[in-house]
Amino acid sequence: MKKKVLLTGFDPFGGESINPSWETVKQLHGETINEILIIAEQVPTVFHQSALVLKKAIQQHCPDVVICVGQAGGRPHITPERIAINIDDARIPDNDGQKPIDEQISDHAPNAYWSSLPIKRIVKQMREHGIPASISNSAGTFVCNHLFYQLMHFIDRSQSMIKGGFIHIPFLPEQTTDKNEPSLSLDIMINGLRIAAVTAASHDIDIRESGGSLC
Ligand code: PCA
Repeated sequence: MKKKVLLTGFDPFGGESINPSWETVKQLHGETINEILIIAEQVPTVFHQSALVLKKAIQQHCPDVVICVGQAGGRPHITPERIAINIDDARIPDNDGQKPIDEQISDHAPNAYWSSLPIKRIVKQMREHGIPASISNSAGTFVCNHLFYQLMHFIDRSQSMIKGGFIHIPFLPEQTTDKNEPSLSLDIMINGLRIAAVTAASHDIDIRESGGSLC
């Protein structure tokens, strides 16, 4: 049976005119590789609203794997995140003007959730294909960490067998013409996220059989 992987990317924020996460995941929308169908959805760079859009997309598409993707300007590698933490602490406003400081994302909820993606295996596969990749131990405290935390909280609360996690990606070259920052080409990032999707969906062949579907 076909597996479904939902990839999300954000709209541009912080003065950028593009967001590499959306530019990359939209190129993979509709692709089928080894019986794995990739679906891409855009989410807003807005606390809470991003999670509402994500939950709707999960309910609509019933994916086996959800990988949220975001821009981490300044990083040289594609970085699967290890952990989501229960805090919003914004250095800049989100796209709705919200700038929470030291606010818990969810009361009476765990301080953190681990990614349930095979992050080490994803990094290994990417490197074997010549793609610069490493694990990140912090997704920050802005909207990316927020969405990652909400995703894992949603999966946990609904006792779903969905595998979920987050991957930060660097700037695209066209974003760095006026900055001294590293970047990776669109092709490299598309290939990297394709590898992540296939690796995650192939990791546990019993995902669907083990039940717990939200749909
Ligand atoms: N990166 C931001 C939010 C949206 C995005 O692409 C972050 O790292 O929190």
